[in-house]
Amino acid sequence: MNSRSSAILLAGLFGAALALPSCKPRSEAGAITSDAAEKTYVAPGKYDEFYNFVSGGFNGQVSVYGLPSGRLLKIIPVFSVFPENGYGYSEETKAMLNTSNGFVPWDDQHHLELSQTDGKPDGRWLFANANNTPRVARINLSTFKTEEILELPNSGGNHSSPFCTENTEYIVAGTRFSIPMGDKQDVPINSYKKNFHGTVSFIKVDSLSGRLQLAFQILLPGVDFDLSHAGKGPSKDWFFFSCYNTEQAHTLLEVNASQRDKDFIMAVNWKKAEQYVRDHKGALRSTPYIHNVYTEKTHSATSSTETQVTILDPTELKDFVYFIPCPKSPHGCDVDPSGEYIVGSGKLAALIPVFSYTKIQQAIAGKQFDGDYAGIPVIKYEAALYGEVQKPGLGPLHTEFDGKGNAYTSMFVSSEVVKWSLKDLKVLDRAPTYYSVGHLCIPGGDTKSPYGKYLIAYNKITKDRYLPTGPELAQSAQLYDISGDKMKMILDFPTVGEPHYGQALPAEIISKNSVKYYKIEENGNPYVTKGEKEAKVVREGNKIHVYITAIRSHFVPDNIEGVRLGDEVYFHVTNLEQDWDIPHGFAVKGAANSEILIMPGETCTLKWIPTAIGVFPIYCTDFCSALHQEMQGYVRVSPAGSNNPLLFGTNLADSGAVAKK
Ligand code: K7E
Ligand code: CUA
Repeated sequence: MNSRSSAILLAGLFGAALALPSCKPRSEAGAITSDAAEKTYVAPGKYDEFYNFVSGGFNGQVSVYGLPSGRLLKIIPVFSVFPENGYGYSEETKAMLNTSNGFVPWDDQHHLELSQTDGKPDGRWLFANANNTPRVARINLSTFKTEEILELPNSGGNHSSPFCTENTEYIVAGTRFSIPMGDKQDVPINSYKKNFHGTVSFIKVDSLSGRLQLAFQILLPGVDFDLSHAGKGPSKDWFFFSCYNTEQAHTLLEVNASQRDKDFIMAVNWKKAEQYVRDHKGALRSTPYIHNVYTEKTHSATSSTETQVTILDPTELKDFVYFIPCPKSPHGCDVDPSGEYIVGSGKLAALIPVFSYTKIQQAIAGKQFDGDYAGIPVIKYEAALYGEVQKPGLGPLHTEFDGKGNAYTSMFVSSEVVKWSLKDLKVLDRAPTYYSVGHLCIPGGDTKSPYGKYLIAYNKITKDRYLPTGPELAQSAQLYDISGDKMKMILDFPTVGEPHYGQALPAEIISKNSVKYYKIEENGNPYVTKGEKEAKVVREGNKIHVYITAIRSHFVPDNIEGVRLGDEVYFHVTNLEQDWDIPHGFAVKGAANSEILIMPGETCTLKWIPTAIGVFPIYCTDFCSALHQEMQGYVRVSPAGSNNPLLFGTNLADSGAVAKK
């Protein structure tokens, strides 16, 4: 069988599994162990043991679950607008979604990484990638808010991201799609081999503030970068990236990018790259990209345009980028807790290769190369290989570790999790998933010291698992107890969006730092109203600024007159509450955006352009007190050119409204 027909055969296997997962037995009874309820029951009022942060895939958000209960605790808006709290709609947060392509209100969010200190999660930040319009985000874990989004230039889509080095010196991003870049971008697609390139980006993370800065990019041949992980311990100066399409196909990749028996894992010595940058060995390339930063000081975001990036070319600068052959279109690229073993998961491979960091170093020192690929040395497969896991299952995708010498690999096609030993590469256990598992997550499972205990499988296809909900069903997650020799499925819960990677850590690392409200005296929003006496309405040309306060259970002002058709009205709502979990909402009839949800001590702005004359209700959208339903008011809109004066107040007399200061 030639490689082409084997590729088609394997692609067929994929297709069959996609089409017919329901041909598997529906053995829920056998799938859940009898003590499962006890193991996952978190009594009302009790807290979960772990936070589980899960990527939202095509909803562009991050969701937060408790483990072991599987309870959904929160959705954190990141790359997509979120009408539930006004993220991306309010004047303060709109800037977060600016890119060089303009305002991009959606993305496809695949991978998450918790910030680390000495290879362990430190609970400070959560990083997220955007697969569509290349971006990375930083979420503050004391507020669960997205604080920063950095766009990546010279990239066609950011998939192999945002994995971090052992002390969060860098997070990375690699382009999934190679593209033409620089001054030659309008080229025929079939000139791919000549004109298309890939890059991987190293983004510096400020150790105190978390601020992101694109430190350098490495210019690479036109292949597709898929996943990555940093080395740790002995290998901490290195980063590993999987890539596929070393065939450099630009059409029907299903077949054309499955020709070669091996693609690559790319090993990058980032310490050496850093030195090249310090020695000014990089080339500065001008290219615009947008950097959005949200600050708690003003409760608002600003965008700035960056203009340059340092590019390192590994065909000129030696000894910091190497390719390692890896069978067949590798996807996951995972490094074990010791930092010695690098696991490549070839989606179409019938085995799992495990590479040795020590052997890779010896191969580089001894120049055990198999020529080069586009000018980059290719290490001999056998010289880098520690061993192969034989017959693991079909369609290996991703591997996590339990810190006890075991690895767990997801098998998409055979719908199972396979546990194997790092020591002798023997398969120890298999557990079915329902169905077609993608990523796995063990708390701390990609760090130096995994917490173990649980494994979560995030599955692509749910089919018969839950009550039918029309053509689309929720994705499913399955929780396994991995504390014993055998994996035991103990819970099955639906998720939102499409979960890809997740991260989990003991709850107290985060919960102890959780912010309860913002101090009103520290509110630096330029439109803040620090007390009801300061509430006012100000006209500036056709702009009306409403400085309005909210506290249980009224707005000041709640009657506003003197707005004219053609005006732009800005409701700057300050929530005066100084108490945990008392947000107020704000909405106005006919507004072309969402509500805003204002946290205690915060100011948020809703922009409204009235389109008709009349009296328009405003109200609080969050059931904040027994008299929440009374938390309402009116705005009167008069014809353009009317000379009704600006009047505003709360508890005004019935006739002859008087402005209350
Ligand atoms: Cu396997 Cu985008 Cu990490 Cu999903 S990727 S499964
Ligand atoms: Cu404030 Cu309801």
